[in-house]
Amino acid sequence: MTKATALAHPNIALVKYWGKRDQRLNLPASASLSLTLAGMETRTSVEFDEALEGDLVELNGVLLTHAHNLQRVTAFLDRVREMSGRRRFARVQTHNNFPTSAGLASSASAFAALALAASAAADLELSASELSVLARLGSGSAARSIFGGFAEMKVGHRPDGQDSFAVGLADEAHWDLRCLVAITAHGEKAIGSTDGMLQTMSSSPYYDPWIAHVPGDIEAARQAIAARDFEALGVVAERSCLRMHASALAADPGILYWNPTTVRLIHGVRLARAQGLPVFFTIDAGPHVKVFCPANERAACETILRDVEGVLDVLSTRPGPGAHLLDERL
Ligand code: 2P0
Repeated sequence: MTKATALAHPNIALVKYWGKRDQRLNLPASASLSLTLAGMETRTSVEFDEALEGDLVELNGVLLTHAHNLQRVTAFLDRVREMSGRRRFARVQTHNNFPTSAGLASSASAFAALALAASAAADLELSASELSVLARLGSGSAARSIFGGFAEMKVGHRPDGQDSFAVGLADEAHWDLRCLVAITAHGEKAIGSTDGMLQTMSSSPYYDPWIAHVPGDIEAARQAIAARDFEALGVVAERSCLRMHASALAADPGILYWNPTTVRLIHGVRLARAQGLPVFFTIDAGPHVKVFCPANERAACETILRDVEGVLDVLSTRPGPGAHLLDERL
């Protein structure tokens, strides 16, 4: 095979990843736990072609020219070439059906789809954990999008990162939840996750305490998922989110991903919960708010979110499958 197309969904972390123990290999400083979300997706085709004199990467029909982004993809393809012993350059076409670089986990679905499409096009037959290791080299959170449903990213201990991959905890049929994504701004975020994380690690006095609390949160989240205990999952998810942001806020200079609408949504979710609606929020490295509820409360929850001043749109997502190959051409 020289060409393959893969589809991957982003994932939302319920226990956040925010810190690395190795920047070159993208090894996390702590474990994380996520839900893969259908409703947002990345489709990527990769074709190795001996006629090419360099990698060509298209995002949503536009050729990537920004050196940093292009280099991130080329370095990733270099790794696939190294693993497969092939030298051809690749034509990569990728489409997101949701905003890119806006705090909606586009790098997770992007590198999960790219890992699968590129390895298949290069005839590498990788296990799910090997694919997860490969995806991690592109973006830490991408390792989790290889799996459907709930996934846990293992922190791993080996310096080479071979034990730092995600595992599936429960597939997308385990729990019929909805995750509503309240969009609060247009455009790309001011500071990317990778830079935000590095700045937190190097200057936040709250970074070490943040990392120290993650193992307890992972255990609590695992138990809540196994028992389908919505309230317990909400407690750990909000706690993990707020502690991650607290560590970033305490960096020097402080990193603030939220806008006024983000804060209004936090209050709105807490008020709705106090009034009896089962609902909790989480927020990634951006201003949007992801709100979880049981499937039968989706409409009520969406109405509340749309009523919050400044909310531009609400996307509805649900547990989705892991990265998979598609037969069709893009
Ligand atoms: C997460 N985030 O666990 C956390 C919460 C954002 C906030 O994983 O540097 O884009 O590529 O490994 O994966 C975003 O980090 O960072 C992220 P890199 P990535 O979902």
